[in-house]
Amino acid sequence: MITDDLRETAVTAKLTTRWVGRPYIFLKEVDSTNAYLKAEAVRSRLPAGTVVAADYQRQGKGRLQRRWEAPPGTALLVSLLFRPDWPPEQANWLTMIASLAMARAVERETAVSVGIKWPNDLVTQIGGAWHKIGGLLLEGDIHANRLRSAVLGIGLNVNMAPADLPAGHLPAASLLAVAGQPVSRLRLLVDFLQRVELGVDTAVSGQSPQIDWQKRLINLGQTVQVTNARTHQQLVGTAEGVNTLGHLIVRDETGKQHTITAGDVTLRQ
Ligand code: BT5
Repeated sequence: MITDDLRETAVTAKLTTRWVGRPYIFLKEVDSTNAYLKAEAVRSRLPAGTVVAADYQRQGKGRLQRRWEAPPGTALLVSLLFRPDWPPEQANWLTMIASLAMARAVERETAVSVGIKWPNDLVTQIGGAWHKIGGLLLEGDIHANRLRSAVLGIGLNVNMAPADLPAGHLPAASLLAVAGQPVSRLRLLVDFLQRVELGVDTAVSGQSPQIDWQKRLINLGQTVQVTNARTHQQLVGTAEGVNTLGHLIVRDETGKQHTITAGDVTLRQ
């Protein structure tokens, strides 16, 4: 039996976290969980750890003004509020922690293996080709050179029928399409939130998620083409690893190393 209910009572009954998901807010429909949480974080002075989940987003956001699409009730569409007093460049750690947490939650609940495509895609391999099953969007509020607050949004294709999958530059897939059977959004969400709490608590002590994150990156050793979305400048090279901040190290044809920050960059293989 699939328990696929994301209402407050269902989630809080299962959650054993200290601060992540406290409070937990569920919305049937919203423009974007990130937009909602950013506005409410200020208006209602919500605490770090607040989580918003929705069954449907009218205007789900990707990076760089792109859209995130999912039919009602088929996906995890979740945003989390953090208030880490970190240097701004450490904001990446939140994306790294959350993508690792979701990859592990999916692998615990299903037989689907999850990779991470730098900097923010959750992917799985079908017939030798990488398919996108999820994506993350981090929006930080920087003040006096500190990360005052950050909203981390994550979308995961759980029970989307193959016909409902959007077309993108990476083909899309859902856990249902890969595993062949429906998956409980509730169990995934609860496991994910518990892993995020553990990850952030570890990071607060100063430890980067670099090592575990790098192990899941599908880009390493691959030839990548990096395009700066603002300047349209391109760089082709081999992805060699990430540094402690999650920046991608790329070596070009002349042997020169470049450190790529996620900001305005798109990556093709
Ligand atoms: C992302 O952007 O992958 C970040 C997606 C974040 C979505 C979550 S949902 C909860 C929270 N609230 C929000 O409003 N957003 C966050 P990006 O790397 O820019 O990828 C966007 C591209 O992925 C689109 O241009 C499409 O090509 C493709 N795409 C859209 N919906 C998809 C889906 N459901 N599955 C796979 N690919 C999708």
